[in-house]
Amino acid sequence: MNAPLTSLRRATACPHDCPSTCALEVEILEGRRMGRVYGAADNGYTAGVICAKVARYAERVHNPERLTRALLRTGPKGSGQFREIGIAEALDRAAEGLMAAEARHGSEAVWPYYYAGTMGLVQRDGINRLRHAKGYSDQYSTICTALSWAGYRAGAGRMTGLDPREMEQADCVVLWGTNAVVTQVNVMTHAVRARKARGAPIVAVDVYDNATMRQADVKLLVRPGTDGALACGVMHVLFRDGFADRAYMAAYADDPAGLEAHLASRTPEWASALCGVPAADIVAFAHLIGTRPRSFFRIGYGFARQRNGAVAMHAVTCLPVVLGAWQHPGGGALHTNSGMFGWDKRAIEGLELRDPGIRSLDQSRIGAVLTGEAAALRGGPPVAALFIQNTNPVSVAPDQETVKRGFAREDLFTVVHEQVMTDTSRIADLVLPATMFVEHDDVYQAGGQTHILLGPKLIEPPGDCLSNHEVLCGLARRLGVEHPGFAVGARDLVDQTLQASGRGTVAALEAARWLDCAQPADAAHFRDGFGWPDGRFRFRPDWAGAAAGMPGGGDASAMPAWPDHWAVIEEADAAHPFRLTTSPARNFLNSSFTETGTSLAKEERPTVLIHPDDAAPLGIADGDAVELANARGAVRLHARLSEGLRRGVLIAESIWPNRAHADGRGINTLTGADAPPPLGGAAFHDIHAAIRRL
Ligand SMILES: Nc1nc2c(c(=O)[nH]1)N[C@H]1C(S)=C(S)[C@@H](COP(=O)(O)OP(=O)(O)OC[C@H]3O[C@@H](n4cnc5c(=O)[nH]c(N)nc54)[C@H](O)[C@@H]3O)O[C@H]1N2
Ligand SMILES: Nc1nc2c(c(=O)[nH]1)N[C@H]1C(S)=C(S)[C@@H](COP(=O)(O)OP(=O)(O)OC[C@H]3O[C@@H](n4cnc5c(=O)[nH]c(N)nc54)[C@H](O)[C@@H]3O)O[C@H]1N2
Ligand code: SF4
Ligand SMILES: [Mo]
Repeated sequence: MNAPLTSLRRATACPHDCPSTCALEVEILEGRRMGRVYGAADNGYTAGVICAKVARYAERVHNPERLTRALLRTGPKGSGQFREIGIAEALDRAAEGLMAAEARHGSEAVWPYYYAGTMGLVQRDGINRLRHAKGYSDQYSTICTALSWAGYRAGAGRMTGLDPREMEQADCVVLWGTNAVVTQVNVMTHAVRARKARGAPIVAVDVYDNATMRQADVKLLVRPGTDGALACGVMHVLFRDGFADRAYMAAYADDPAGLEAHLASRTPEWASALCGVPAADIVAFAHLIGTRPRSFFRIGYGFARQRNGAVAMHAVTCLPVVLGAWQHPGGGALHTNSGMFGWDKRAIEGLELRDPGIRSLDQSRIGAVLTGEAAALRGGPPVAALFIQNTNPVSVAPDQETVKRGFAREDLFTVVHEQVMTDTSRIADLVLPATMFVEHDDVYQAGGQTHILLGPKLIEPPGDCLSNHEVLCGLARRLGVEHPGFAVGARDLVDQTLQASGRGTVAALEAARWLDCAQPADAAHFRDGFGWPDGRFRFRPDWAGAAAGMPGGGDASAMPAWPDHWAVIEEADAAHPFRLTTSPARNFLNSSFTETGTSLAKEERPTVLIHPDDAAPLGIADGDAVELANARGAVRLHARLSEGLRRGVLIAESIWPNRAHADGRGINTLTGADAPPPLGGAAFHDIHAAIRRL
């Protein structure tokens, strides 16, 4: 007979790249296996709710597909032919490869490349310590936040906003360009509280009738890339119909009179012609929020993944200022609170070793970098070695054909440290097996809420899996690099970082499970001023100033002086009659969970949504195999007919692995890697394309 199963509930945090950063309780079975995962009921933001894919996380941790041994390539690049080698030999070979690249072209020929596969500060950002210690090329991170943050900062001056728990005090909740039901489910907990307690309507602004819009009371279906127009049309009505809070603006904004004059021509009819929302609906929405100054704008990332995304984000952030919403409980906006934590990351990142003379390469332009485009290399040597943690660029980066060409270079040495076999690890020369979050220590900080949470090591990893920190320490030893951060364990780095940041100790955090760092209400509401020396919100942003000295981004001098529709999106044309967005899928998280059977089964297969009236003349029926194409390449998937989107728009939900598509080309084959002003970024939802039945 089997021994009785021991089960302990342990506190941790969700490590994924999701604004919710849920406080979790994980069942640990017999001290070594993960059981069910729950949301902590007593965490004020998580409130006992987590998404389905993380509730079944045991499927990911104890997945037979997981990488548990180091792999050395034996066949041609990308063939998937590898042989297992010992982990010590693998680290030796990794270090040798990096040293060989450095010997050929200098230290900048090595590019440590990472993103947010784990959001733990130690395991995510520690790679920068090795980078700075060695003088390797820097990374300018643009793939997710560059467009939206540039727009938010241009107005508010600081990357902070409301405490999301305040939503329950709102009279109206506006979910703008975020599919919250799918991408950050906890937003809905707090929005529904407002609806129940105060009768607050939930408004959704999106490009299709997604899971969030289906729960909304008011639906504004915009044409992709036109949110700036909608925001201006709404502000026009607020001024015109007496809903603008002139006293608030006089105290808190730079030039309300200038804004009003600028908006005079931005009528609802003007906006409607651009964004497709009927003028009457624009007026009705303006009156709805005009009579409810306690309006909470939960502003997402999606609508800013457009070439005019920074301008659109800024325009949307002007709304709560014109309304004077910020003055009231439950009124104002939240895009991210990541600017409020004030971390001291010297121990993790070795920032004192940073040489400002070292070039910084644009993460989103990895294709151009690897294929040797001179501007992308910023005049420096070619990249001859890549060391990758926490990201899957061969799947997720834009302009995929160029990315693949770069990775296929015979003179490029690529080490990928991964949990599973991804499109990127498949094309590597050397693959190192990585731990998952319950197998290493780390500390997490929320973007969409206010907590710091501890994620302690709860079980032993399988096989030869090493944490990111352990791999970095192993490489540092072999490369002869010294820094105190390489001499201590991850838990010590968490402790040092908490202490240096004035957030107590790791022991205290472990006992408390989380630390609520919510700002005082006056700061969260910018009652003590916006993040500029004069404390005034900028209706008239200084785009060129924001871009000065930054490595990425196009020409900011042509950007509009006021909130507006900026006509730089990739418009449809005769050869590419559709606008395509690549919105996230519920059961995947970026490229993660595409390896778990349940998520795969629920998402079924790569699919594109098309309006029946667009499909009919093209002879496309529900379920048909189709090809999407533009100048960057072509992608094969299956059509699904839907009346929940505008004519002329296509929606391809999710980033499937490239190999899930009929000819191995993933959705990012169609996306562009040009760097939009002011600071660069990837316009993942700003694509024109043609569609045909196969
Ligand atoms: N078409 C299209 N493309 C997009 C987007 C889109 O909307 N449409 N979204 C973009 C956005 S917003 C983002 S943020 C990017 C994200 O794209 P990615 O950075 O690829 O995102 P993830 O899937 O979160 O994580 C990548 C990998 O990190 C690995 N990982 C997780 N934890 C660890 C760890 O502790 N150690 C190591 N070594 N590896 C770990 C996971 O196994 C996973 O394969 O994709 C972008 N690409
Ligand atoms: N299940 C799941 N959760 C995730 C992710 C995932 O891939 N899957 N990704 C994670 C990551 S890294 C991030 S950054 C966040 C992002 O989460 P969000 O802030 O929600 O941003 P996006 O996921 O890019 O897109 C959100 C919505 O914007 C819509 N959209 C696209 N273009 C436009 C437009 O021009 N105007 C308007 N109004 N809407 C538009 C899309 O259709 C989509 O429904 O989610 C995180 N959470
Ligand atoms: S909602 Fe986001 S933070 Fe919460 S468990 Fe799911 S992926 Fe993690
Ligand atoms: Mo992201």
